[in-house]
Parts: sequence; C-alpha cells; structure tokens
Amino acid sequence: MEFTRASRLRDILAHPLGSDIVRQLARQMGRSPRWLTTFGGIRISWLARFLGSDVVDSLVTLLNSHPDRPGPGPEVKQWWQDAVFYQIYPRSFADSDGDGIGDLRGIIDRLDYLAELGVDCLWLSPIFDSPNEDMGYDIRNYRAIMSEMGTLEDADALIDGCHERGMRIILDLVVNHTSAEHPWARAAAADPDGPYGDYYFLRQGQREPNNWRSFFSGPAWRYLPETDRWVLHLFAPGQWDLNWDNPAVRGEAADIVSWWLDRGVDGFRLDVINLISKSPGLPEGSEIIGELLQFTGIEHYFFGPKLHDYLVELRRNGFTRRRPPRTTVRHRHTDGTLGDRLPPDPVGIMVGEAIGIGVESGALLARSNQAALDLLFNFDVLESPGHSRFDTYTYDPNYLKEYYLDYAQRSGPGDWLAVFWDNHDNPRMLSKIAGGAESDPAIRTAVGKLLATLQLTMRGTPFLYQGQEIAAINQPFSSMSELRDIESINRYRALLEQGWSPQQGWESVLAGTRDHARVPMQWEPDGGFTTGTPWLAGCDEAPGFSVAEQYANHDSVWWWYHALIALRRRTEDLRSGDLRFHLPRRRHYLAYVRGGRYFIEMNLSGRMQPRPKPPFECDLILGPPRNSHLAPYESSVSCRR
Ligand code: TEU
Repeated sequence: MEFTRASRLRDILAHPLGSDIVRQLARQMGRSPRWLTTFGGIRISWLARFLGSDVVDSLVTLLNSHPDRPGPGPEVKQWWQDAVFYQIYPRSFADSDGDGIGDLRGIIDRLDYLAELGVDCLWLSPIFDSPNEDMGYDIRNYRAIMSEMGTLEDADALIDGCHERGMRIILDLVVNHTSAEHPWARAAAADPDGPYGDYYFLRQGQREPNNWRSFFSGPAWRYLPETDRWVLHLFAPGQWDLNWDNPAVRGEAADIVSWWLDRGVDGFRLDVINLISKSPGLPEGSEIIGELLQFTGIEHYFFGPKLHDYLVELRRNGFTRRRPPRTTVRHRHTDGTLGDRLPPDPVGIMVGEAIGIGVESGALLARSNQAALDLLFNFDVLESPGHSRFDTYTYDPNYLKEYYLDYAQRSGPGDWLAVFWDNHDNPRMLSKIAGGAESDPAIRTAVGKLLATLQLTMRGTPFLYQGQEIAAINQPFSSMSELRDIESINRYRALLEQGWSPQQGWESVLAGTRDHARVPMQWEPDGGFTTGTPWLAGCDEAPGFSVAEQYANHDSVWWWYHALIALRRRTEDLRSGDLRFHLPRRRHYLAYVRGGRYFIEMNLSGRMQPRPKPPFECDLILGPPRNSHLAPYESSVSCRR
C-alpha cells in the first residue's frame, strides 16, 4: 500500500516499521500499545499539528521505502537455536600477563571454566588492533589483534581451544565505521578526491553538512582542517562512518568476514549493523524526532533504504563459505560428552545488533525467509516503559513478562528471539530490578536465579554476559575520575554545558554508565583478574560472589546456571518446545509451560505471594520446596507428573 498524509493511524500500525515506531513512541510516553488502537481512525495529517509536517513526511517516506510484513518463514532447525551463547568483554575477562588488560591467553586459560559452565558459543567483543577511543569498537586493522590482547597465533589457539571443547566462537564485526587511524581513513584524509575519499562521508562547507547528532554527544560531524572537509561520525569523533553505498566498501567488509571464517571463526555479531545504509543526500533530521529520541537524524539511517540489500549481499559474499575452514567444532552430545568434528557450517552465523529496531521491523531482517541476519538483538526489553538508561529508577520485572508476551503475540513462523538483557553497554539487570536491595545477599541470589531461570527457559537463544553466572551487580563508582567510557565522559561534559549541576550530571551518568558492566571479572574474593593494576577499577566487596566462592557453594547462582544449562541441553522441550503462558494477567507472577510438559514459575516481586494452582500436577526439578507461598523472587522448574 502507498502511504500518504491522508493515511490513517491504523494503516501505519499495520506496517511493520510503522507499528514499531509508533509503539516505541508510546513506550517512551509510558503508554501501552493498546492505548494507541483507540486512535486508529485518525489521519496522520492531523498528527502534523502536534509533531510538525516534517515528522509526518519522514514517516511516509520511510514506510513507502520498505516492504510490508514478510510472509511466514520456514522453521528449519539451526545449531544456534539450541545453543547457549556467552559474551566475553576481553578487556575485563582475564589478564594473563599482568598489564591490567585482559587478553586472549587469559581467555584460553579459562576455556575449561566456560566448557564446564556449559556454554556452546563464545562471542568476543572486539579484539582487533585499535586506538581504543571506544574500547575496540574503533578498529584500525581488521586482520591484526590488539597488541595488549595478543597475536594472531593466540587467536588461532583460542579458536582451536573452543572447537576442541565443543564450543563455537564468534567475533565482533564493527563495519558501520572504522577508526580514524585505519589506513583507509588516513588515505581518505590525505586525498579526499582519491580512491579512499569515497569510503567515508567527507563533505566541504562552511558548517556541518547537516544537523545529525552523535550517539556520544555533540554533532555527528568533525572538521578536518588538513583537508578542509567534514567527516561523518555517528559515534566518537575517531569512529568514521563507512560509506556502504560504495561497492568497494561492501567488498572490503565481505573480505574481512571470509578471512576470519577461513581461520575458523563460526560467524560474527554485527555491531550497529542497522545503521549502515544512510538516506541518499544525507538530509536534515527532524528536530522534533531528535528531541523525542535524543538523536537528530536517526530517521535517515536506522533502517536505511538499502539496509536489507546490503545484508543479503554480505551474507552471500562474506558469510557463505567458499573454502573449508582451518578447524571446525566437535559435536557435543546431550549428556555433555564430546564427539567427532562437525562439518563446517555452510554459512557463518550473523547476529545483528540493531538499535531502535522493534519486533516487526526486526522480522524484515532476521526472519528465516529474509536471507539477511540469523538473529538480532531487540533492545526494547532493556528499560521499563517511560524510562531511559540514564534515569535513576527501579526496573519493574512485570515488564519482562509483558515484553515476552508481546513478542510471542507479534512474532510468527521463522522468527527466533535472542534472549538477553546484560551486555557491555548496559548496567546490570540484576541491579536494575533489585534497586539497591541487592546489597542483601539473599535478594541478590534470588534475583540472579530468577533471571537465569527466565533466560534459559524462555523460547529463544540465550546470550549470557560474563558475570551473570556469579550474580554480578553494578559498581558503586564514586566519581567521574573512575570512569573510562567515552560515552559517559562526553555525556557528563555535555550535561554540564547544558546547565546541569555536577551532582545532577553525575547521578545521571552513574545510573547509565556502560562501565558498570565493564569492570573486571571477579574470579577470587580479592579480584583475581590481574596481578597488575586493572585498566578500570572495580571490586565487589560482598563476600560470596566471586567465581571461587560461588563454585564452592552448591546453592549459588553459579550452580543454578550450571544446572539449568545442563537441563536445557538434555531437554528438547526447553529448547524448541512451544510456549504457553499460565495466568498471564496475574501481577508479580510469571509462569509458562514449555512443550506441554515443563512448568516454569516465578515471583516477580520482593514480597511473599500466594502460590496459584499449577496448570497440571508436577514434580519439582529445580527450585526450593513448593509451599503455599512463593518466596521473594522465587523461581523454579517442574515437570508434568
Ligand atoms: O553499541 C551501539 C549502541 O548504540 C548502544 O548500545 C550504545 O551503547 C548507546 O546507545 C550509545 O548511546 C555498539 C557497541 O555495542 C558499543 O559498545 C559501541 O560503542 C557502539 O556500537 C559503537 O561501535
């Protein structure tokens, strides 16, 4: 259907992008999507009165440039649907040489640990050569390892070590931008009219070529006096956006992927991959959208006109194997024992980080019939409605239920969810939910177990982030001088410039800083990450929550993860069985049945709750003895008798 200003809200809601955008706006206003449907009949031209006609026009253009809902996709079973992923932030995982920075040897030393925990696939945040303006998300050389982290030989040993233990490994592909120190960037700056000039967005002019804003505060353009050009950087000034409309750039990205696939990696997580296609001409962003979403210009690149085409091409030219890799993974049986090497996967896995993409627009990229991504991270789960990462608030776990209910309703055949809420860009979900109460070890343990239970029994592929297995919590930073993240540092400066007091600025940054999740892994009660001085200070002083202590205590969160992962591995119903919610309207209560047999039950509140009748007679597999009440944040798994 062709959209115009005369289209009605209900038509917009029937389009996958329209539906996601409008729902996103409603969520930001703290409203439920049902509230919107009462306005289904209004024409969008009417909205122009409040939102301005440029907003309405942007919406119309965006919807017209994308296809309608995709048809149902085939349900072909893939290895990654059965897998448990584990994200490592290499800088903070394990340091083998005492320089305070985690490294590949450190990871290799811990592979037995990860195999014992039961993970099937590692995802490593960037390990490539980088000046680290954004901790490796600014790559200088895609075919070299960051010197602090090791060498290519170490990378090979790491890949082999994973495969030998029955684990796959994926790396982080950051190709929306490169470091300003990448040789392409240097060549572009030296000769903007030469072959590399068109690798980036270099523009002449008296002022910024448009009003787009950077995700890390300030304008998205930096002036390069040496060449008298402006360069586009949606992130830090040293992260220059690549021009994907240039076929040479797309060829380079595909070559990088094949090069690593040949070495044996099993695929990539693709950093901000939905930002690669920018609207032709880089038009001005709507100021109103900018105010609503904080990022002026976003409507011109969050789902650009060529996004789908470029992903299909990258899948074909980069991720589809042409040669056998150096090594492949050994099969792991459902009892955990190892078998023979598997044949190579014909296509490496593509896990997309897609910011601002909702359930239905996500299906345009990752449904099984779209030939683009395999999985994507949907970020709508991260904050409860009406809140953003930099608000000081307590996350309402009832929203987790709403989120998964909504996903189950709006997804269709061929859709598969990446289940996650912790990563290196977000404060810990455990702390967001407990809201300070995690200083009580019993609450901390209960919330840690509840999150594990949900993540490992929900329909979808779990992505754990390092530290979840020891119930890691936010770091009680006490001043800006302790933070290392460029986003936090820039944001603090920008808030002060806007007139916030230092105290207000600090509170906001402390609520949302990405450094909460980047502090070193707590291996031992007194640290254990490094023998030197860690690059980012962080220590968890609460007794009982280091790996060593958790491992020694059979009631710990660590063993809970261990038991759940093992249970999942041997239980087909928990991996691919259908999902039916039990008493979904009951507040503070989340329960569902997987595969008609497994009953999962959770108390979403910090108070005792009466226990409702289960859907059938069942026997407890994991959890405290059942009595008439659910304890605070209690969670359990049972099986039909
Ligand atoms: O993050 C993308 C991203 O936009 C966010 O998660 C980000 O932390 C926040 O929105 C900024 O306001 C990815 C990486 O995960 C992140 O670490 C990088 O900094 C970023 O891309 C740029 O490469």
